Amino acid sequence: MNEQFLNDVVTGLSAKTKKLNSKYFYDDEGDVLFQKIMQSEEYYLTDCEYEIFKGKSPALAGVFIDQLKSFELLELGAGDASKTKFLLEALVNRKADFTYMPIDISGSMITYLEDNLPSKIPGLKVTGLNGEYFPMLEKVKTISSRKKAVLFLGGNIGNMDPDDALAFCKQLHASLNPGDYVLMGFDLRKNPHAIFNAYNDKAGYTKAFNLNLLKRINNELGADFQLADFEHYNSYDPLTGACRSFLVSLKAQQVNLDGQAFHFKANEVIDMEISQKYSMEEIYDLGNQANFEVVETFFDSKEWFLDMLWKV
Ligand code: AVI
Repeated sequence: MNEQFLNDVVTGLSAKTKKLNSKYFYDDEGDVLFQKIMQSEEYYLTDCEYEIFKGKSPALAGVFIDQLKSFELLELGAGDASKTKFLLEALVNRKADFTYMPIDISGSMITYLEDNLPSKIPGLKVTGLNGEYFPMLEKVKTISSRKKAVLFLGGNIGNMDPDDALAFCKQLHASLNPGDYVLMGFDLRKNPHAIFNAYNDKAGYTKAFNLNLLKRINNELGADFQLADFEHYNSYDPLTGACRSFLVSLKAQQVNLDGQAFHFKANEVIDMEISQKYSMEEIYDLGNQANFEVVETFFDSKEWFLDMLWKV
């Protein structure tokens, strides 16, 4: 049994407002559901960033080659690298001296990338790192003294509360050296309906994605959540930019886990996930407070999403 997972779940369910950490959404079933979400009509984030990478990769590759010469290209939470492949191709086409180092807590994702990318992009060197972001960043430093470019895409920064996002950016800055680069993807504030719909897809994948965490807790930690007794509720607040997912208990009930009973009142919620949306000003502030220097911003054609290039 995964002790850390158990501890986090017990702590979260014992809190005054019950809370689960969305980083646990991604078991095998969660990965499949997230793929379905990304392919859904309503979920625009992936399409926007795909467009950015398809169109802007040659320019981005040019900056890395000119400024870094010989470097490691790290990606935090690489997934299947479907967007990054455009950048990798652009770099390989220009004979850049680099190794692609995807970092992911999913070992199967790392194996997949190491096995498949070099045959798809001949000449590409891949060294996967299976583990948590910051320990893996430290590990890279022990095996390479080359300059680093770090990708953190997909709007993953939005899954942290703004305070945690700032702490994360500060830690990222502290773990790199002057002259290194970071490319970070942010989902921008936009018409609230577009955001709301992206997290309330008609096919119900987002709902299933949230409920799947309860299923995972049952399967891996031996809890007895009755999935039918919870419903998904998502809200977007255009004043704060916070898009939040909850599971609502449909009745008063008790859930047992690890010899403890957790009581739910009717309509009590579990806080499941934040997907924070940023204004330009907030992104500049964040970079500024973490001491990054803005180099360039890459938008999609609708200007719904951006990848910001920062220099350490
Ligand atoms: C991974 N992350 C950026 C997604 C998001 O948009 O917050 C996760 C997600 N949750 C519901 N739909 C997608």
